[in-house]
Formats: sequence, C-alpha cells, structure tokens
Amino acid sequence: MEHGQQPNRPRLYGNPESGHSYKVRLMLTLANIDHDYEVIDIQLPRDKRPEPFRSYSASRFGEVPVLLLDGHVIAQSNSILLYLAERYDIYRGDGPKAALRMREWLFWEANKIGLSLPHLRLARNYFPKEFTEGAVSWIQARFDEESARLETELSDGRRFVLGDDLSVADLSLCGYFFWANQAEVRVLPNTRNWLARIASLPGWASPYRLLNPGSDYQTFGRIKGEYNPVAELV
Ligand SMILES: N[C@@H](CCC(=O)N[C@@H](CS)C(=O)NCC(=O)O)C(=O)O
Repeated sequence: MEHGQQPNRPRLYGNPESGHSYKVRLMLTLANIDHDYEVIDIQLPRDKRPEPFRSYSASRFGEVPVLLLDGHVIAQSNSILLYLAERYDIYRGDGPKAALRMREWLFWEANKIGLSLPHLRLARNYFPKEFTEGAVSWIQARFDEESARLETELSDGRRFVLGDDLSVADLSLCGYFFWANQAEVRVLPNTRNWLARIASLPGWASPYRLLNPGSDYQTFGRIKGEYNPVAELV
C-alpha cells in the first residue's frame, strides 16, 4: 500500500477519457464516499506510467481504473463496483433475486455495451485510421442489437434497471452512454429517459467533470461535447 495511504480510504486511478473509470468515480461521488482520485496518462506506454500505479496495475491488467481499498488492488470496473456495493452495502438491489439480476447485467455489460460503445467512440472520435470500415460496421451492428435489448428491458416504465432503485447495474451500463454523441450513435427513447433520471440524481456530474480534477483539460477527441439526455427530453 502506498506510503501515507489509509487502507480504508478508497484511492482511484483513472483517466478523463475512460468511461470505465467514470462508472467507478460516479458511484463514489453519488454515494458521498470520501476518496482520493489520481489521473493516469494512458497515452504513455504502460512501463512509463508513474509509480506506484505502474506496479499496482502491472500486477493486475495494466489498465485504468484501479481502486486501492482495504489493502486490495482491485481492477476491472464492474468488479470494483461490486466490491464497493458489498463493502458499503449500497446500490446492490433488494434481496437475492435482485442481486442475481444485478450480476447478470454486469457480466452482460462487460461483454456487450461495454465493448461496442467504447470502440465505436474510439473509431469515430479518436483513431479512425486504426479501424477498417468492416470493423466499424460489425461493431455498430453489435451495438444496435445490444442497445435494442436495453431499450426493450426499460420499456415497462421502471425507473432503473432493477426496478425503483439505482444499482451498480445502472452505474455500469450508463458509463459510456454519456459519450453517445462522440460514438455517433442514436440513444433510444427509454434509454434516454433512464439516462436523464441518472443525470438528475443529486451529485451527478458528467464524465469530463468527474474525471478531470483540473479545469484546463481538453479532450483530444474530434467531438468535444458530451451527451446530455436531459436536454433531449421532450
Ligand atoms: N474491462 C476493463 C476495461 C478497462 C479499459 O479498457 N481501460 C482502458 C481505458 S478505458 C485503459 O486503461 N487503456 C490503456 C491501457 O490499456 O493501457 C474494465 O472494465 O475496467
């Protein structure tokens, strides 16, 4: 554990362009959990990133986010969300059935929306030369199917994915949608309304506001703005 770091105080390593980091910082912020946050420049090669992050991340997957808490080095955003939900007994749904559903959504997100949406954003907003046309249309087709699934799920008018209460399933699924404009995807109506409910929660802030502690950060992406579901409500 880093010198001077209290083991029971969360310390998050993230990056302003990382929706996976956003999921975690959004949870800590909405739940009013005091924590430290440090930006890691992920444009630097992994072996040039600052210590102690480099050693912590090298011992796991090399990526952000990484959370230090209770003497653990925890990687993988959804695994971090689950740990925090259990540790603080928050956003974990009501009862065993909800807990089961919540886990299903977290695994689904990691393989589906959490893959397609960030890659469409990378391809269209950051590194267009690195993706062939065929790759982009394949990812877009996956996203279309996945976002339709989420849209159908939310079509019964529930407030959040598990019902009336916010859970880590919402925090995980919503992360990259607040950059839907940068991925140049259409947000379907039930999904937009669900995102607007999340964006109206006390303490909510957009990804760049939460992940960028200084005000001087400028994204290097082509599209600078973020998706605002509240502005789109009819
Ligand atoms: N499955 C991981 C994905 C994390 C991820 O893709 N991190 C990216 C930023 S969003 C990263 O660290 N990229 C730099 C690198 O891999 O070195 C999670 O859910 O945390």
